Amino acid sequence: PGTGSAAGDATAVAHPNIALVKYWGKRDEQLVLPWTDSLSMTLDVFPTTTRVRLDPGAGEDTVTLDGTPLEGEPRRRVTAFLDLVRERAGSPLRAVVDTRNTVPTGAGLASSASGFAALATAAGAAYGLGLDATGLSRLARRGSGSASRSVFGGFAIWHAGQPDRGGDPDLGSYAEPVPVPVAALDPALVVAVVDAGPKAVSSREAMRRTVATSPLYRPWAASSQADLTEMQEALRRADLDAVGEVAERNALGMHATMLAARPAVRYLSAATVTVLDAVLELRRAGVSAWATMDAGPNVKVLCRRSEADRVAGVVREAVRGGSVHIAGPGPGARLLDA
Ligand code: 2P0
Repeated sequence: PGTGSAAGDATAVAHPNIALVKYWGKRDEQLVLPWTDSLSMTLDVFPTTTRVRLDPGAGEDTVTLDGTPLEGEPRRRVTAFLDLVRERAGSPLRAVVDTRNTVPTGAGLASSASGFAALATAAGAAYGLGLDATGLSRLARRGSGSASRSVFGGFAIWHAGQPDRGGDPDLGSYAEPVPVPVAALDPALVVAVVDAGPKAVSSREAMRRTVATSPLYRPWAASSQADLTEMQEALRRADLDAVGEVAERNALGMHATMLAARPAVRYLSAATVTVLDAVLELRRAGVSAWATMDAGPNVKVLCRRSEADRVAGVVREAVRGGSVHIAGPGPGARLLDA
């Protein structure tokens, strides 16, 4: 994060990230502590820009998203986050929060990751918390788990932290960059938006239900740890096929845990499966293409940047009417100059 925004008024930009080894399930809802480590790539598309301005005269926070006041649970999550920042800053001041999203909100395209990474960065500066990147990552985590990873650009690992070590459990759970030979890996994610509408079940509720009721949750969490080790090795040697293979199986396994929850959570739609078939066809034709899906029906296809146009063309045929975007590794959260 840079400097430059004035005290009491700061603007930050952050990008969404897509997990190659997923975060799914909390061991502590209050502190947003996950059961498993996760690993992601921050994108260079769909930035969120958030301005936080302290308002000494105001009796409550004002929160707008793309110019429209937030209400209900989304507003409550932002004000609860600001309460946490105020508590740390020792400040009673309310704030005016203005957020601009370029990603469809609530469609499993990680708008909460870019959103809370930008909010943590802007609010941290506006309230003068003086946090380093690790501290910002911990703070962003409290807003939304995946936001801890969007504080960093490129590839990032979010450490679950040790459950029963004593001490402050907040301190052990944060993200940090993973060094990856990006030029050799040449990664791209082709984002297939098959449905940009908001989801029926929030990822928060879906995770809760999965952990509480799915007989597949524990086996997946255990295998995810092995996936993480394999993923880190594959990234280190810039082996895109190995990265894709692990990412795809980790995501399908996560969705299996949800399908086995009671009642089931199913984010994958017929359009999702059509794209998955297209990805299989690409692989049969010798193209390295691997799919991952989050808390929604949209598909992100990992491939080589040099083959991304071809992959996007095939995916575009498959989605018909949806939109297709090509993303590469993007930057971490940063403050804009005032
Ligand atoms: C991830 N997802 O690793 C996983 C994979 C969706 C599927 O992180 O409850 O919005 O705010 O911590 O971060 C989406 O969940 O959830 C998510 P909360 P978040 O990217």
